[in-house]
Amino acid sequence: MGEEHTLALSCTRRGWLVAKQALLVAVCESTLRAATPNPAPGNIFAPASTPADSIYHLSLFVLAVTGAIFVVVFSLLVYAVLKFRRRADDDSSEPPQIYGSNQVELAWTVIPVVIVVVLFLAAARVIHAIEDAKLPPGTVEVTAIGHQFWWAFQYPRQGFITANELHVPVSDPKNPTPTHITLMSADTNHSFWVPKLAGKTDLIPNRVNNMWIEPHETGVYLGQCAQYCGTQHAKMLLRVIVETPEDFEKWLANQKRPAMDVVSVAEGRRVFETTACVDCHTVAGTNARGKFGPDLTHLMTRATIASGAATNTQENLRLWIKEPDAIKPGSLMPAMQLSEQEIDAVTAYLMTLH
Ligand code: HEC
Ligand SMILES: [Cu+2]
Repeated sequence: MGEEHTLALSCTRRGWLVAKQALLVAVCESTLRAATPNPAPGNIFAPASTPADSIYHLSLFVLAVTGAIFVVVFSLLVYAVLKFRRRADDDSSEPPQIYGSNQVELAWTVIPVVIVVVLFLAAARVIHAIEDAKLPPGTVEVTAIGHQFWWAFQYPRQGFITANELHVPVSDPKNPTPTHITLMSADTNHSFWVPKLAGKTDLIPNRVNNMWIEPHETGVYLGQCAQYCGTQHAKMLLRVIVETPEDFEKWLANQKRPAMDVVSVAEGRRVFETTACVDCHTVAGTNARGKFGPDLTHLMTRATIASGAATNTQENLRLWIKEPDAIKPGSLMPAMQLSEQEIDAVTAYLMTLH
């Protein structure tokens, strides 16, 4: 990923400058290692994409206006409470009773109305700018389909489908390459939310929604299904991998290829192809054409399995096949009751799907 490359570059440069201080190089290396498994968390106050940026600036404006109202109202309240508190020398007579004042009532009607109108117009402007944006010809098209409890990402122009980890190119303002996402659902309501990239948009059965992102920096952006969709809603995570155009093209080229056929794992492939796995999963180039679960053609290009619920290691894959509920209780993949040897073989087969 680009970010790591630049980090690596500045690390080596700094390392050379103080060539004798091997220590520094070691420190640099550990920073680099730490940077890899620690992707940018979902922070709405650190936007890295055009729609998220507009929303962030609007939220600062709304916060400033409502913050000013809070300060004025609270100051007046504190002033009134202190100034007109009960004192020892109070006589018990009633204060003068006043009814009505046109000026005051006009002021506290008109000023709030003006504030609400200003907030409305500011929000309407941002909504219009995002919803009705004209996307340039270089726009990448992706269709995201929400499933209980994972994401399918279809690249209609390239003709392949992947799962859970969305790859998009970084957008250069001089030659913008935003990504347009068509949102659909296979079952119930979901919501696509990657806070650093854009606002939330729901995925609703029998309805097509749209959104777009335009990331300015490479990196991994985390998100989450933001609409309760069932038991494992909390483990329906999103990872958006924003790459340099070159890395993105390489990734596309690999995803378009059918699955690798490695002779040494023929036994695992046989088990996979003769078990119900093929009714739910697709592995391009084999008889597995199921659509109920994630496409596994390039499973090993993903860093996580089960929609971010576990890292994609041999150990976790094995555990997942043996007992999906151990990782994601209530997930819609059944434990297939394979023997230990069959599980080992299938795991070895899946590990070759790069
Ligand atoms: C009834 C349909 C069904 C069958 C049969 C099935 N799976 Fe799955 N599988 C799923 C679903 C659904 C998911 C997604 C679960 C989730 O993330 O919530 C999944 C997820 C996976 C994943 C993780 C993929 C990813 O990228 O997250 C792997 C690996 C996997 N299955 C392998 C297998 C193997 C191997 C078999 C056969 C032994 C098998 N599956 C049988 C439905 C099925
Ligand atoms: Cu969901």
